[in-house]
Amino acid sequence: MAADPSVNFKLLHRTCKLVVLLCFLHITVTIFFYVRSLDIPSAFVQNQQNHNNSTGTGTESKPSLDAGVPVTRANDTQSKEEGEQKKRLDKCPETSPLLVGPLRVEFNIPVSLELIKKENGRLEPGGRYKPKDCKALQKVAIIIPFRKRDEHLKYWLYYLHPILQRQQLDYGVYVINQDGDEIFNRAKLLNVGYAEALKDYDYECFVFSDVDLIPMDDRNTYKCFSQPRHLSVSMDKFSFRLPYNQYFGGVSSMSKEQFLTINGFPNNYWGWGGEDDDIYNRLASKGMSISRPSGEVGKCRMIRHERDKKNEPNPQRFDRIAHTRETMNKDGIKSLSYRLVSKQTFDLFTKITVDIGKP
Ligand code: UDH
Ligand code: NGS
Repeated sequence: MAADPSVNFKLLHRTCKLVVLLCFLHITVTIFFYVRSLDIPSAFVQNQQNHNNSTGTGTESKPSLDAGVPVTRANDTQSKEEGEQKKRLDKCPETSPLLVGPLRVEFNIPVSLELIKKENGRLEPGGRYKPKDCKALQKVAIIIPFRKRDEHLKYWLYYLHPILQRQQLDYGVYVINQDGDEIFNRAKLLNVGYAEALKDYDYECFVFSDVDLIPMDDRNTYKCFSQPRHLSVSMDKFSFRLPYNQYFGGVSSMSKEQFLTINGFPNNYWGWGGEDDDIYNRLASKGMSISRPSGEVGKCRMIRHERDKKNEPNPQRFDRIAHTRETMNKDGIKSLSYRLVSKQTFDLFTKITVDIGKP
C-alpha cells in the first residue's frame, strides 16, 4: 500500500521543528553559561550595591568598599598571596647549603669588570644582593678602604661577589675612596663607610676588608657574630698563621651594636700601622673577646704589592696605641667629620669619594 504523502510531510515537519527547538535550546544554554563565565554578574552586583548605598537603602553606613567585593576579590587575594609569600619566605639556614669549601685563588688570570658583571647577573645596582629563595640572616655592609688600587679591586669583586652570594647574605659593597693625595687614613675611611652605608639601608653588620685580601674558603662567612670577628686569620704572607694573638688587621666584622660600644674606630691614625691595634684595644677595654674561624677556614691570600705612596709608617702609632683607653671616648664615630665628594652607584659596588682632611 502506498504511503500517504501528507502524513510523511507532517512527520518531517514535526521532526524539523523538534530539531530547531533542540538547536535553540542548545544555543540558549551555551549563551547562558558563556555569560556566566564573564564577570558580568559581579559587576552587576557591584552596581546594585553602589546604587543601594547612594540611595541610602540598607547598607548606607558601610563604606562603599563592600560594594566592590566580588570584583576586587581577585586582586585582593592576589596581593594578599604575594604578601604572604614574602612573609612566608623562610629564614636562610644557619649554614648555607651553597658553600663549596676550599677555593682556588690566584692573581695571574685576566679579569674584567664586564666578565664579573656577566658572572653575577643577579646583582642590583651598587653591588647589592639578597637571596631570592630565603630571608638572609643578616644585612651586611662590606666596607673597603681605598685609593688607587683598581687592579686589586677587580680581583676582590671577581672573587668575593660569588662567595657572598653563596653565603646567602643580604649585602652591599662600599668602596670608600680617599680623595686627594694627602696621607692615607684607613680607620677614618672605615668610619665613613659605616656612616655612609647606613644612609642606604638598615645594615646590622659591617665587614671591614682591605682591598687586597681574598678568602680561600667560602665557609669563612662575611657576617657578624656574638663577639667581634677577625676573619683574615691565616694569611699566606704570614705562612698561614696569626702574626700575634691581638692581631685584628685585614678583614674583620662587627655588629652595629659592637661598633657603637667602642665608639667606632680612631680618626687620627694617619699613615700605615697601629689603627688595627687601637681597634683591638677598644674591644678589649669594653670586655669583648675576638671570635675567629679555624686556621683552615680562615685561610686567605693577599695580592702582593709595594708600599703605597703617602702611606708610610706612622711614627706616632706606638704612642697612640698606648693611650687608646684615654682617647677612645673622644675620638671615634661620634666625632667623625668629613666632606662627601661624590657617591657613585656602579653595577658591582658603590663608590663613596670623601675628603677626610689631613693630620
Ligand atoms: N689602601 C689603599 N690605597 C693606599 C693605601 C692603602 O687602597 O694607597 C687600602 C687598601 O684597601 C689596603 C689597605 O688600605 O689593602 C691596607 O693598606 P696596605 O695594604 O698598605 O697595608 P698592608 O699592611 O701593607 O697590607 C703594607 C705595605 C707592605 C709593603 C711591603 C713591601 N714588600
Ligand atoms: C703590626 C702593626 C699593625 C699591622 C701588623 C701587620 O706591627 O698595624 O703589624 O702588618 N702595628 C703597629 O705597627 C703598631 S703587616 O705585616 O700586615 O704589614 O697590621
